[in-house]
Amino acid sequence: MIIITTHKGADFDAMASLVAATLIYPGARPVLPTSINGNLKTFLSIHKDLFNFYSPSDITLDHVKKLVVVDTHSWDRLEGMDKLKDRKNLDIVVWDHHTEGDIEASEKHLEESGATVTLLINEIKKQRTLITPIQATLFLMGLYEDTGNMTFPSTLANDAYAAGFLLDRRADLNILSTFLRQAYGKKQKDILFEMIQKAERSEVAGFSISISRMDIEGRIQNLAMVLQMYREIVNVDVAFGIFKDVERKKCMVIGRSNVDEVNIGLLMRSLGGGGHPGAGSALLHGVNPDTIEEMLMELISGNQYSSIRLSDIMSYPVVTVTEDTKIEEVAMILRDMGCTGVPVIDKDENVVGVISRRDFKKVRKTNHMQSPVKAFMSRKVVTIDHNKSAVEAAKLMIKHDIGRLPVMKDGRLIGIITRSDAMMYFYDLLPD
Ligand SMILES: [Mn+2]
Repeated sequence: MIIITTHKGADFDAMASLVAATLIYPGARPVLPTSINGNLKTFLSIHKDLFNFYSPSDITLDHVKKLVVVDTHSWDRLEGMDKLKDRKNLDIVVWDHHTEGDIEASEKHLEESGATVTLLINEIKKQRTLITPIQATLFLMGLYEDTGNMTFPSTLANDAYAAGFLLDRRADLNILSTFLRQAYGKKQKDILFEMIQKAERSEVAGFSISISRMDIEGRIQNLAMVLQMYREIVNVDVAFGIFKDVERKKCMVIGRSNVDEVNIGLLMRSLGGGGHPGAGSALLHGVNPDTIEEMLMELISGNQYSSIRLSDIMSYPVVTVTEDTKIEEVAMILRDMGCTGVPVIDKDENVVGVISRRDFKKVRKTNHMQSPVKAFMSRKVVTIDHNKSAVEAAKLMIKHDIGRLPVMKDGRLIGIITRSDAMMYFYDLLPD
């Protein structure tokens, strides 16, 4: 068995490097320490299902033949690996940008760079391995966090080239600004103060909205974060900033929404920009701020922004089983469909339970395979109404730690939504 692991108190660079290494060592198991930093915890609460991380306690160390360590090469920064320290004939590989470390490796990739993930991206580039937009986003997040958005003196040209490669692979900057805590300097403070002094709010289509307009000179970093703070301070459902760059005759529009019903990503796309439901931006050339403000108002009141409903992204028809279906048959259905659970219905088609892989842990004896589903199913079913949004579905799944929700309409089961359906929507990866 090959395992990959990283340092305790894992940050984005550590996790990004862990995921990148799984592309370089296919079949290796990524082991994420249980201690991780706050930013990463928030990110994982939503993205948990995308990565098949193991925890150190899941691994039988005796079976490990090869150990790949990323973003550190010190034994005392690893979690649960002590037993491997004195093991002979263990193949060890390290990928790290730190200079200090005591792990003796047979293969070393120790190079100066702003982030460890840069080293791994170079290798991925060399091997011409394809990466998804979500992977590109995660890698860029590691790269930006460890280089302070390319401003730390430790940043090298290699880091910038790697960032260029990731943007080319469709890394999403709106996701980045949502999960990374960013620098807040004097320029940002001055802009925020001016915005607050001039703040106006209005009610449109039942939502409180504030549109702030400012002239700026040149490029100012982290306006997205300024707008996030502005929305919270002014306490509105939706906030927009229209920043006019006087010299270059262009306007940057940034939006933030705290309500599921106003989808900033969709709205910005109709202005030629992009984003996700909570945050997004667009850059408009030669359009004056009055026109942009009118366009925003029209989009919101015209209801063209409205969130995609669950019925648009759910899967249907739903495969169900009845209370009397045999466990054996359910096992076959789960295997054939490649899913983790199915709803159980009674004679009147009411949802009375869910049977999932998790419930199979209770099935021990062979004769249990002939038992009816009702003996093992979970009777506590969390469902969601078809009128709710993908964001609400994601929140419910996180709260109850489940990967799928039956979608109901007038008490009837009409579909099922999975975590990956919700994720695809969040990243705008829906098929057209
Ligand atoms: Mn690092």
